[in-house]
Amino acid sequence: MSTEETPRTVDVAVIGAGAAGIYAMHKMTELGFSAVGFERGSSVGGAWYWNRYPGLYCDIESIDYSYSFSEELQQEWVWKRKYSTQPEILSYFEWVADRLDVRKSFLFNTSVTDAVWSDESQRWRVNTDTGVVLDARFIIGATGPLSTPKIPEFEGAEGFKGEILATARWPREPQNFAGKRVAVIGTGSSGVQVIPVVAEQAEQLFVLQRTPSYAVPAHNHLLQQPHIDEVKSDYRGYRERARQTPLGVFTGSSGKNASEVTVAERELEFQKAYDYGSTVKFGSSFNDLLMDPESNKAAAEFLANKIRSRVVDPAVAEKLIPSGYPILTRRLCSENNYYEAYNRPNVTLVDLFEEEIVRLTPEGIETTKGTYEVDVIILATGFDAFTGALRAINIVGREGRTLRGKWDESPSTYLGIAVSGFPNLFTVVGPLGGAGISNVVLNIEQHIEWIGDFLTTLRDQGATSFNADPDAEQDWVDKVAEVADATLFRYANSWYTGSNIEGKPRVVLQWVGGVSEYERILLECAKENYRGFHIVAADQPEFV
Ligand code: NA7
Repeated sequence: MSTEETPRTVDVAVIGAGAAGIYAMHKMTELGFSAVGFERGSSVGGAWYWNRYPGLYCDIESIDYSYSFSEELQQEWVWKRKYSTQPEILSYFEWVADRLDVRKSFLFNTSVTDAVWSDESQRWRVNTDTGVVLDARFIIGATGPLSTPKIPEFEGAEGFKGEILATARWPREPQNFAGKRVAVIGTGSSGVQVIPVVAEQAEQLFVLQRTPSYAVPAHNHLLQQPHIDEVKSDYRGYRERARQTPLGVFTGSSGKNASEVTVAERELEFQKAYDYGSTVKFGSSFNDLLMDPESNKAAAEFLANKIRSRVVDPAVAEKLIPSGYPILTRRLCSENNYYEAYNRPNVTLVDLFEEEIVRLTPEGIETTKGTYEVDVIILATGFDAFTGALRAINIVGREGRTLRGKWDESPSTYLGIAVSGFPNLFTVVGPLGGAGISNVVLNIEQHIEWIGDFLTTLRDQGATSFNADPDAEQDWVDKVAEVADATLFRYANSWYTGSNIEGKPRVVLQWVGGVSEYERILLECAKENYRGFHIVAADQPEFV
């Protein structure tokens, strides 16, 4: 690889070797573009490389949470469980990377620090923390929507005598909590998954909960061969049906509104999804759960009653029942004996609405009510979603404008995939795109396939760059907001709206109009000669 004096020149720089980066690299190679990738981890896998905490599994079924672009790959790989655990998913992405032979195109243990656009050369200069420099025509930002952990800075943390672990940066060595006093801070998806496992091992576990989550049991199990055979006999058809659904997962839902059916019918649908064990099925059981406040309340009440029936101490149950936000506007969690953990004598729920964390002391966590003495603190405190990873890179676009500065005002993109003023940069599953609530592997495929077609078109036209039109971008920002405003999403404080990060502008950060509609919009843009993009040909160096 080149040094700073002699940057290597390529068509495409791919940032990240997670699910998006692996496919991006394969696609670029397949289409004949030269590409180099950068990955800060030592191997592929992205989120599944970094998040290794015990209890982690994907809340989308394995059969769905996997690439569909290659019939060969999807026929060859055999999923063991309905929901795959982190080691299985990581093995899958490692296997795909090997099968597609993309590892050789990535530089691992390498973080991109800067990327600077030149109008003159119509190229990006990409700098890394290892000194490697790349001169790239295009950048594919495959940095992941949930890859920058939010690690709260508690006063006194440096004096804490025990160990602080973060679910999103879990050590590679197995951790054993036997005989230890542990605190978990955070009760989103990560907390809900790690808590029951730690509860079984630790001498004592304190769960410090601020906002409780709604959760549906996983009822995870080994997949039966007849089911695998049935899916594989027409995997393409299965994927096609998934692509036509709002969340990118076919659930066979009722297709009705909860407001239109009897109470008994409603309860039956909720119960079916609960017994099956799927957050996607539960969330899709009726069409209006995110539109109609009454239907939403019915779904919330159904799960609240489940919590009451599973948690022995009624006072603890009430604290675990969310209030103050509509169900599904924060991620519905998938759980495995989560509520039963609170029936154990060694588990204490600390309600951070009744007492606040003041600081860490050498012995543990001091709150406004006292001190919890612990040996280990596990932070399951979430992510700076969608914008965090690209914001962390000093990306300098036209006229010296930084992406960080632009997104600090408001996270805007054109179609979730490009940013006006930052030519030749793609933001895979970026802000205001179709990822977040839906099947992200499918969202990634939509983006990478669209990018592949776009780059091929540009090459065919002899074009050197594209830039999203600022008005087209603003129209998209408005459209995303308009669609979101018709739902209950705006009431949520979470990573969906950026409000989990202090100072981050509060907007619904994803397209919530459904996977199929999103694909239609992307394809329509392409069909209309990439409407909303200014394309510059080689003999026309200035932007029109
Ligand atoms: P989430 O869903 O953002 O959850 C983070 C949790 O941590 C949430 O309960 C937060 O409460 C809590 N939190 C965050 N900061 C603090 C501080 N300073 N003090 C106390 N509690 C805090 O992140 P996850 O990792 O669980 O899940 C993210 C996604 O990854 C998930 O949705 C899946 O798609 C995969 P708050 O909400 O701020 O009151």
